[in-house]
Amino acid sequence: MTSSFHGLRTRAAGALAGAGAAFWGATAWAQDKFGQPTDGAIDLQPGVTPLREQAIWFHNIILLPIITAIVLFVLGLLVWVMIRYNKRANPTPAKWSHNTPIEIVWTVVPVMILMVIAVFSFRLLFAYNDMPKPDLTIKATGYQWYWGYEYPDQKIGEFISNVLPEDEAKARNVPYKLAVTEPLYAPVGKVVRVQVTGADVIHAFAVPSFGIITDAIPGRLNETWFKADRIGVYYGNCRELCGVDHAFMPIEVHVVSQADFDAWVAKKGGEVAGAAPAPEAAPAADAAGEPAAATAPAATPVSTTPAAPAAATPAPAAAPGAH
Ligand SMILES: [Cu+2]
Repeated sequence: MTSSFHGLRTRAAGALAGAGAAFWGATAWAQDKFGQPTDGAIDLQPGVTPLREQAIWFHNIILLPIITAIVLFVLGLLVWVMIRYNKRANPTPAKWSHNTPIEIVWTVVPVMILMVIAVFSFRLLFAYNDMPKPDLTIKATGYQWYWGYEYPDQKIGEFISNVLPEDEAKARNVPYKLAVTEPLYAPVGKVVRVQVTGADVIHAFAVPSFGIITDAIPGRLNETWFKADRIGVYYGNCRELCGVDHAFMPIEVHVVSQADFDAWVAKKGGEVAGAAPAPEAAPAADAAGEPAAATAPAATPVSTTPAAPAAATPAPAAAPGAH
């Protein structure tokens, strides 16, 4: 179902773009990007988690038709009144002012509409709330103005994730203000619990294609979760106005295979779950065409010798450079 919305959405975007432009071929049929915004597209970013798909379904199948029907109905009433009951068409207006059946109808019908919305709305809310047993936990802490991440299960201490500078983003062909110096990694198809807190002011952890947004509040530990069904890179932002560099604390999540995730954990000096601490990390073999070699030096200021055992590479708590 998502894919059909998806098609509809790109077609609508294409139609709009095409109407505006003289040349159809050049602009129409923009292909939606996963995990980041698409130029010229409308509607919601496509999702890669069950929650996001349910949220999109709720929006497209429940809310949008109801909203559209109400708008058209009210517009129709207005037009009817303007044409049929204006001074010229109806010179002597009726004198009555109450109509009990109509008053009952315009009270009961909206209540029923709200009840229909509530049923689906609560179902979605419960789905968000009912986290399955998590396979791993990530702790995300919002700072002014960067994120700190921690993998307690893997014994990876907090590391800092800054916005990737513009020239570097350009050089790597990744989106500026979405790409970061130290992305999050998560295994595909696994339930990931994200614990979210703030260290100074309120931030919010949001990744649209996962359908999650959770406030990062100092002194409080909030929780959300995702289960990404698709390998890829997904971007998000801080979603609470938190100061001058609010727009410069993006979130980048790499959803990878379990093997790639284990390799990343080993590279970060963590413990791979269910196995003895990895004796030899093979981080260079990062699948999905990830420029691992290009990411590693920027992320870890100290270049590790290839022969060094993983345990000798502590999680680099890189200083937040720009702050
Ligand atoms: Cu923030």
